[in-house]
Amino acid sequence: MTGYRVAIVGATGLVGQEFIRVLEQRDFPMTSIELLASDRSAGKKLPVANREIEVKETTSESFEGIDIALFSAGAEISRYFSPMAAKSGAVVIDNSSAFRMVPTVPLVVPEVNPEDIKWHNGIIANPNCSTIQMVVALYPLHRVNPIKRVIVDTYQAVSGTGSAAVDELTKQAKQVLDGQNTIPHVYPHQIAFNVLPEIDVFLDNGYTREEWKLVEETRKIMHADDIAISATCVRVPVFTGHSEAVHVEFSQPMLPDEAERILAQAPGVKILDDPAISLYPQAWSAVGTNEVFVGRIRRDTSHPNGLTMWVVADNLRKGAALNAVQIAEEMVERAWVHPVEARE
Ligand code: NAP
Ligand code: 12T
Repeated sequence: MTGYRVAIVGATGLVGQEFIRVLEQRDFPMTSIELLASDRSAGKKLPVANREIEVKETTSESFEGIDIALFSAGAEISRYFSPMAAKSGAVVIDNSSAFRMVPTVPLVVPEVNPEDIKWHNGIIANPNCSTIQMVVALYPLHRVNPIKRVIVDTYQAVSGTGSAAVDELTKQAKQVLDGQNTIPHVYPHQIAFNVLPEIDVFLDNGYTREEWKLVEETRKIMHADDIAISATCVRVPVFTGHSEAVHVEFSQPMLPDEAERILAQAPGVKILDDPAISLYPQAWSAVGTNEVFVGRIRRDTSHPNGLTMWVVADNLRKGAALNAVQIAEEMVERAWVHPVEARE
């Protein structure tokens, strides 16, 4: 079997660690793996498939002989190293916001727009976590009955921000329960036992950048520039699992039964919807899973063509590492990536 030489940039981070788990679990065809991070982690050893692999500092030479480079070390690192990696022949799958809206870079969710992978120029962007889970649920419905407008409110876990935010919630929760004061570092305010309507920076239009990503990325992935979207992104004191209340206006009425029938067949979707037994998607039970869970499917009684649903996924898996590995798998399956020896 053909194998690929894979590099992970940000291998010591929350998403980097999830990359390793997902590659192992899915038995991705690898002949070697390079674990890259900052100079702070150089020399550290991390387990991959029962072997200890040494972490190396990311440098301009790190990508020689690499076929697939999975980046998750922040937008700045991606902006600096991804073009170098692509130039040395690797296909970059970038999990940061650096290139998502660049017109020459495909932005891909394999359940929605796998064909876009084909026109990459060395870099493929992985969308924002909140966007990914929303489009997996919306696209199958949109194909049947074009969507005109979406109002979405998110309930986002702290692991989306990285390991420092997970530590901050852990520490603050203990402090609050012990009656001590908390001092925020990662977020502008205390996140333990609190809810913050601010994710990423504020823009001049009053939205946050996280909210604006949902607007622009959804249109790009679904090839639907006309969909009107408004989002409020909210950080909640949950470790992992993003939840979303999604209110959709279709061109024609979309009855809940029909939506359920369509979503039951949709790739990557699992319906959990039985109010009688309080069955609906929950962040806690989505942790470690691959699906986008949909429930609370009901008519939006405020509009004749309205439908409302509750969408939950593991933000580190489908929202980040899994989606990126699925992009790599799609390239392998369709022979859109070739190992170094096979090039030229
Ligand atoms: P994290 O837990 O804070 O990890 C950050 C990683 O970046 C670590 O491996 C760190 O290495 C590495 N890093 C920092 N500075 C570096 C440098 N100068 N050179 C090379 N590596 C460096 O964060 P995370 O949750 O894994 O997320 C990382 C990034 O992924 C985020 O900034 C974001 O851009 C992206 N992300 C995207 C989504 C999405 O929506 N699809 C979701 C989550 C994250 P050290 O351990 O050596 O410091
Ligand atoms: N600020 O990849 O803090 O654009 O949860 C993902 C997650 C940016 C991104 C977060 C963020 C991204 C967060």
